[in-house]
Amino acid sequence: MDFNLTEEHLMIRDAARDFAQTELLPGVIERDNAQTFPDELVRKMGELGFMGIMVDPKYGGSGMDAISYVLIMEELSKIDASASVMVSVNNSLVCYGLEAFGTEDQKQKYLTKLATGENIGAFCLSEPEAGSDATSQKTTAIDMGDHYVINGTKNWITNGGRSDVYLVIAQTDRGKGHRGINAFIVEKGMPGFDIGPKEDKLGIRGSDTHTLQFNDVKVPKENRIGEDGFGFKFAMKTLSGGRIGIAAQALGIAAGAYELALKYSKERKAFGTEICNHQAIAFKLADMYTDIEAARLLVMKAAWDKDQGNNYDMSSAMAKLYASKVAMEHTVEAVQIHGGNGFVKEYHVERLMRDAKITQIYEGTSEIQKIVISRGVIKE
Ligand code: COS
Repeated sequence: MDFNLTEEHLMIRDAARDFAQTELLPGVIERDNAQTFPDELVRKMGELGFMGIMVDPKYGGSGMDAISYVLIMEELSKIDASASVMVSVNNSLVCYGLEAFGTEDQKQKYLTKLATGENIGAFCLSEPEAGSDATSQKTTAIDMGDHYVINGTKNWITNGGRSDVYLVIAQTDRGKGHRGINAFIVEKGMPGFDIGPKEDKLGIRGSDTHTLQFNDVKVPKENRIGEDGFGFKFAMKTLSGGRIGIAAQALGIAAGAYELALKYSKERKAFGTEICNHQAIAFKLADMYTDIEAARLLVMKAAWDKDQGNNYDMSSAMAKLYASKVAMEHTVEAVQIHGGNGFVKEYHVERLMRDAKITQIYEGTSEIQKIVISRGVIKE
């Protein structure tokens, strides 16, 4: 067993750290306030290879491993979790889904542009009445022979307004339950496909979250992913990898808040000394450091499982469950260490605290992760 990162991994981590410091940090507060994220920054992330990290270079990707992916996600998330969720969705839900399960034609047509960041992708599973209970899809895709007709509503879709390519999960044959669900590639601009207003959110406010409407959207049959009825398994397999990305995001949010709290505690004085010298603060720092390191090991283990070709359903669920809990608890502590300043936007920790919450909700709530883990341990 070797806990050291390779030279290449260290270089990738440093490149992501440098980009986050020089490009993401300036303006992160303004973007959070205005709920925007400029195309220019997405383009720069594409140039650095961050939009198709694990994609084979023959499809325009960077050909890196999952360890590199989580290192990049952690560094981006320390500074701007709105940027990192765009990266996560594009990489592990959209690019991975197409590369692992798409046809060669689908890869040539869609993946090549998504992997370079020329195009952006969205993953559309959640509905007003189907979030955790993902088999209860109300969106329908009726088989018309050479095409499908999609009708329905999708909610809380990351990259919802700015994407070019949407992977849409829909029910084709309700009588078959989850085996009647399919996944489709829908392009922006297809007639009947409408993008609703942007959601006004608690956190990750720079990310672009929308409701989507499908009214008799005609999608060619060649845009179905996999065999008829593969859609639910497609979603589950893809989300397992997505959960590694969100776990790494949660880890980055926690680590970012910790680094700010440590620095602040070494500068701020109270009762004649820096506040880190008070045991009340020092013990908080000790708990934060320990829990973040434990979360990092779980995140790395899940990424390593993926790289080794092992099943990672449980390791990704454990990483996400734990890292998101650590992110929530310790961003609150980081605000506490900052005292009154922690409540003020310019100190960044209140944004990290708001951003942390979603990591316990999206790509499977903490309760869903416990279902996955408990089913896994009972089966073992
Ligand atoms: N990989 C491959 N197949 C999987 C799978 C996985 N990780 N998880 C489940 N499946 C398969 C099962 O094997 C089963 O197929 P068979 O009947 O052929 O054996 C099928 O999918 C249905 O599985 P299951 O019966 O376990 O479905 P449930 O309705 O009990 O739901 C959970 C399982 C709760 C785990 C699932 O619905 C889930 O993950 N929900 C959360 C979805 C989510 O993350 N939503 C957020 C939206 S994205 S922001």
